[in-house]
Amino acid sequence: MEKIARFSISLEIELSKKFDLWMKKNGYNNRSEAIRDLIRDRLVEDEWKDEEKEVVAILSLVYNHESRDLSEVLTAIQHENYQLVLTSTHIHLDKHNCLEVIIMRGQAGQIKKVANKLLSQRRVKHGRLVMTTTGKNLV
Ligand code: NI
Repeated sequence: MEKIARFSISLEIELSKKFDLWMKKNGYNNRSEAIRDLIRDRLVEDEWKDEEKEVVAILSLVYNHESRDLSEVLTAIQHENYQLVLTSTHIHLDKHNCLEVIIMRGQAGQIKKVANKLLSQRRVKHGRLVMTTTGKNLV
């Protein structure tokens, strides 16, 4: 079993109220778990600041498949970086719109470069990079 460190923190009343409100809004009913998640979130953010750190990412792209060459370009970029791409899923949202979800694992710097290349393609309507972690360095 993990050893537990206990410490108390001092907060201004206003900040403490805001924290309780934030917890409620985000489904926490336990301060310790809320604080643990905030700490983990910051640690993962730090992992991404190190270009060489191994990280995991989920990239979503919404685009119109009728846009000239776009599907081919998006596929070509993924082939060029096949070492990073773990999997991708394509969903036809309606007659025109597609959602592509690409899961990647590799060095943070490389993933950011590939993600930006995909996101910045003309006619990609919306995209988002979820920057997460392999979980190896977190408890
Ligand atoms: Ni489609």
